[in-house]
Amino acid sequence: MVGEINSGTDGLSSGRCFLFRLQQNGSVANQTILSNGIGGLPANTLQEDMRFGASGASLGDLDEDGLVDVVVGAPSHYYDAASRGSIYVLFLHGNDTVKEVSRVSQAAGQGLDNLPVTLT
Ligand SMILES: [Ca+2]
Repeated sequence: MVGEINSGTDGLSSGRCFLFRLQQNGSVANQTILSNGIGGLPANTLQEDMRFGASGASLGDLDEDGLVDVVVGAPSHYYDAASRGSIYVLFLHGNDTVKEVSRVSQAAGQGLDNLPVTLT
């Protein structure tokens, strides 16, 4: 997974994420771009300058459908009175496009210890 935080396919510089599937010899077997309206990510999911793709990790198979899921950080996501950041849990199809999105954010006045997922 590689993020490109100052780019976007929508002209908003919201950021985007590249998912790469590698072959055993390290060459790229498949590439999927995730951005607003691209790769199964619904249009208007991302906002300008939110730095989507600044971090990311595999979660394993979180929803137990046999397919790997990922999490992508957007540390400058503005959704409240301040820029607090969000993480996006992306449940993937077998072709690495997005099946479902779940945004996890800090609720106003609460610490990040209250998030319902733990990243390792
Ligand atoms: Ca899964």
